Amino acid sequence: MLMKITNARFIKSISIHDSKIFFEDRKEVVFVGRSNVGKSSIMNALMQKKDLVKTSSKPGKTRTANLFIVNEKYHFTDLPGYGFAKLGQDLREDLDALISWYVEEKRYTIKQVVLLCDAKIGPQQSDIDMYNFITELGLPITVVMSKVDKLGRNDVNKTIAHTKEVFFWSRVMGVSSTKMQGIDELRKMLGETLRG
Ligand SMILES: Nc1nc2c(ncn2[C@@H]2O[C@H](COP(=O)(O)OP(=O)(O)OP(=O)(O)O)[C@@H](O)[C@H]2O)c(=O)[nH]1
Ligand SMILES: [Mg+2]
Repeated sequence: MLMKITNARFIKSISIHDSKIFFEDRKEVVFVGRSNVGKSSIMNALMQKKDLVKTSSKPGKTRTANLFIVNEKYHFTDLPGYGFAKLGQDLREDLDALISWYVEEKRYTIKQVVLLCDAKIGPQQSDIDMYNFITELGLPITVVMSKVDKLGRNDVNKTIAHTKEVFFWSRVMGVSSTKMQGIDELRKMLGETLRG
C-alpha cells in the first residue's frame, strides 16, 4: 500500500550524546548515505514540502540528526552524510560518530533504513561499510540510487543491476527528487514496512 503523506513537520535536531534522543518511541525511517547524495532532498520529495528539510549543493550541509514527524505517526530522520574527505578530519569523525551512535541507540524504533547511493557514482566502499553496519544491527535496509535524472535509462538499469550485486541482491530502486521519479515506489515500500 502506498504511504500517503498528508502532514509532515520538523520535531528536533539531535547532536551526539544528546539525551533528547530517548523521548520518542515511534516507528522510524532513517536516511543515510554519502554527503551530497540527496538525502535531505528525497525527504522533501517524499513529504511534498519544498524546503522543510535543508539542502545544499555543498556537501556537509546536514550536521545533526533531524527528526520529522509524518502523519502525526511516524518519524523520518535526516542524518549527516559520510565519506566526504574535504570536510576536515575532525568534523568528518564527529559526523561519522553521530551517525553510528544515532542508528545504534535507535535500533529498536528504526523500521527501515534508506541507504542512498548516487546513481552516477555507484556504490563506494563507505557505502558497503554502512550497509554492513546496518545489517549487523539486524535492521531492514533498502538501497536507493539517487539523481537518476542525470543518466539515460540504460545506464540507470546498468547501475541498478551492478548495485544489486554489490549489496548481495538486496532491494535496489532508482529515484530522482528533482524529477519526482521513483518516489511512489519508495512510498509503497515505506507503506509496507511501516504497516507491519
Ligand atoms: N539532479 C539532481 N540533483 C539532486 C537530486 N537530489 C538532490 N540533488 C542535488 O544534490 C545536492 C545535495 O542535495 P542534499 O539533499 O542536500 O544532499 P544530502 O545527501 O542531504 O547532503 P549532506 O546533508 O551534505 O549529506 C543539492 O544541490 C540538490 O539540489 C536529484 O534527484 N537530481
Ligand atoms: Mg542533508
